[in-house]
Amino acid sequence: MSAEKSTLLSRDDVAELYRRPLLDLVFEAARMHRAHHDPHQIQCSTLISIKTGACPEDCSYCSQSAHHQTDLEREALLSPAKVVAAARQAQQNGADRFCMGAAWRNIKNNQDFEQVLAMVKQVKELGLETCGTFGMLDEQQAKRLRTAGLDYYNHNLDTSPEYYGEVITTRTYEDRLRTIQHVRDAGMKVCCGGILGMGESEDDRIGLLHQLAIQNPAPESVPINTLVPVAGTPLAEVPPIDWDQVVRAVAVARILMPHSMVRLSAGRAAMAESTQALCFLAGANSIFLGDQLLTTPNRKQNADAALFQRLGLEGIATNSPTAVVEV
Ligand code: SAM
Ligand code: DTB
Ligand code: SF4
Repeated sequence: MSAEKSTLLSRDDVAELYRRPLLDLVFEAARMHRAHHDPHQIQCSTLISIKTGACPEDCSYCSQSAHHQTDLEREALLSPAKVVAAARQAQQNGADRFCMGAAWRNIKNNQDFEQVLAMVKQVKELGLETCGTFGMLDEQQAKRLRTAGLDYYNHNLDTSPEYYGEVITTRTYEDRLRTIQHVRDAGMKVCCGGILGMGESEDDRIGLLHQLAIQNPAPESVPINTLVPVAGTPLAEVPPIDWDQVVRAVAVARILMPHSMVRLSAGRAAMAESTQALCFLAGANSIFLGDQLLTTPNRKQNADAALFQRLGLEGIATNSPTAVVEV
């Protein structure tokens, strides 16, 4: 289904797909994946938290919200030099995209923003793709980021419109959609996805996938996160989501957004390798690489290199001398 057609897509269409027998769904998604992508290639991004904690938003899943008592150490905005050094290291380890995240509600037109623009420019000059996630932004700020060399902007819808208010009260779904439009208008690529396993219903997961797929054009990059439970947050005790739900979400994303990169994002450290393998079969073709996400641990890089080798996937194992040595 093309991006044009997907604007006609109803939520019931998505539900029908989502609830198909699992193996039929995976088979269809794998077919779609192989028609549009090289199924052996996995794109690898690395994350860095450039400003950590003390966030005014109340996202119930997040370690960085000032509304929750977590063990996280706050950290002020990092210097461009520090960020560039980390980017260089990520590049040596096989990442081709470097994503910088800040615990801000929105970008402000101050010295911090100038510093972010400088680091984006310098990371881009290393030859890496750049991605940023700095909270809400306006039209002008989006343009300035684009001019500085930002390729992608990550701004997630997280869940269905109906469940959103259960998870976050300090901003609205419409706020999120407005920022995504500014990103698009400035000529940046959109990275937009959500989180599974926050206590939402299957219908909420369907609602999220519907909202992602009706964007026109579809987001170029679709991160499917599963909740990383963080002690001290309201969602710390939510039971882990069933593995088949993750596979279904990946498969539906792949079928509805055939040209997008579908990223199996946060939560892989707690996910069985067999589940990850099914997700790659169903069309996931991107991961976060490296021992750390923003504030929580990721799967160890040498474990990923071994998994790639086992599954015959390429990305880190072939591009990265470091990763090959570690296998
Ligand atoms: N503050 C910015 C924002 O919210 O857009 C950028 C950083 S924020 C940490 C980026 C995304 O990470 C969130 O939108 C959310 O989808 C995801 N995320 C945050 N904490 C998570 C967790 N504990 N488990 C899974 N995903 C999480
Ligand atoms: C996204 O969808 N996942 C990444 C990225 N966008 C910025 C963030 C995951 C964060 C996981 C929790 C943490 O490490 O703080
Ligand atoms: Fe702040 Fe982003 Fe965490 Fe929400 S997800 S509390 S906006 S850092």
